[in-house]
Amino acid sequence: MNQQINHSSIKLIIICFLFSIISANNPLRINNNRLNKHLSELSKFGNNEFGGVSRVAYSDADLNGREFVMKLMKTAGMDVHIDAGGNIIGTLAGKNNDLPPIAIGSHIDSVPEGGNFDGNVGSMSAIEVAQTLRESKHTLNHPLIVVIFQNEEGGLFGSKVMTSGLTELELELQSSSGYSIRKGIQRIGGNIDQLEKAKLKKNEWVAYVELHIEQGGILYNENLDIGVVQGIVGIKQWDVMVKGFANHAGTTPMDQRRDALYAAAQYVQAVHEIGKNTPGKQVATVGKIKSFPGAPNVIPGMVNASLEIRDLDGKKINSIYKNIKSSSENIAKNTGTEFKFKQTINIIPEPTNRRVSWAINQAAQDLQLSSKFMPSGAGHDAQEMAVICPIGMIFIPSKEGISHSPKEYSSPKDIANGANVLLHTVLKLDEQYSEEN
Ligand code: HGY
Ligand code: MN
Ligand code: MN
Repeated sequence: MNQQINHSSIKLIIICFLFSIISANNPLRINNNRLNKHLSELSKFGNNEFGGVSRVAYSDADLNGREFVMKLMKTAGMDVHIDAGGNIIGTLAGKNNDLPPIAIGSHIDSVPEGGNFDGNVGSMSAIEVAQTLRESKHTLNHPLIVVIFQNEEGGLFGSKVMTSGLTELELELQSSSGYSIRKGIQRIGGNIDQLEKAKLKKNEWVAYVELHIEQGGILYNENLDIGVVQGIVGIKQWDVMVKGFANHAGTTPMDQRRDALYAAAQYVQAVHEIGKNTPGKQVATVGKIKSFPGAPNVIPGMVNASLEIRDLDGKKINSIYKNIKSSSENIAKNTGTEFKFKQTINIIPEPTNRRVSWAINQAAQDLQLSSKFMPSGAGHDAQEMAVICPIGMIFIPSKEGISHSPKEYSSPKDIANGANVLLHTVLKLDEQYSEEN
């Protein structure tokens, strides 16, 4: 047995050594001007007066942005179709199309009043990689897939269709554009009755690699070019209802109120304090709150809020939730109100694949770029695709770590660096996995 292990590890070392030489001299580079031009053209769809974008999933801006992206994919020489789940899939043939494809991509939907780089950098760069390969007549052994996932921001719904599928509850959830997931998928050209057809089999792709802005400040503060993602946080979200008793704001004495907003204010404080004071790197956020009936002279009888908890460890998320829930029960007792939590989103934390990450890091080194292995505090479609195939993620710096904001910014140079690392990672994976097939 030992003999065998030595044999295959020596083989792997030789392969790695060989193609580190091949790609170190590989002169292939993306077209930086074209890439950054496509990014600024894409930013027009849903642009807002704050200099950012509100291209929320299923909106008209999203529909028009998708049309623009499909045109770019066709110009890059890809066959383009929309799968039953509403994801845009571009395919570039390889030398041997019986081989499973290598997949790259990201998303172009944004949060409300978001920035022009989250998802867009990975999507435009993936198309640029395909166009560069085709123009340079470099045909990979494997087919190449460029995927633009739908509604990443709402909860990785596009990638979920390809992996676990969507539950009835998920299909009924409302997106920020007002359409339910079900109606939204129809609106963007999916087919809600054939969702099963969009599911991928295990290892149907060789690997999925996503380039994305870091959305945090590590690379920017440490003046590094490339982040090689080691793991992606899990995310759980709940819909929270606080029930009190609406009454006259003038005639109800202060000690006889069941004020839902007063209770909710203490809940928000508890979420922040538990998230901040529990040892570890978890985060806990109340991003949404609405009080009813919402008149200045009526004591709020009802509040609808959100809860989101993230961590690289799923067990940590659950223990933070338990603490928040028990503190809400105390608040309810002291204010005569009632709290109800309904879980809406459950995204599993995922480690990336070591061999794919190795290829990413090697590509950065070949391109003389500084790099660092690091976690992702943001969720990504890649963590869904980890169910199907090995995944890897490439980060580039976000100026001052700002994201989900019109102030989100990555420089054209950093974007070009990221796209070149994506290109050379694809070349390495194509070599590496061809050796094995
Ligand atoms: O919310 C996130 O983590 C990602 O940007 N969708
Ligand atoms: Mn994103
Ligand atoms: Mn995002």
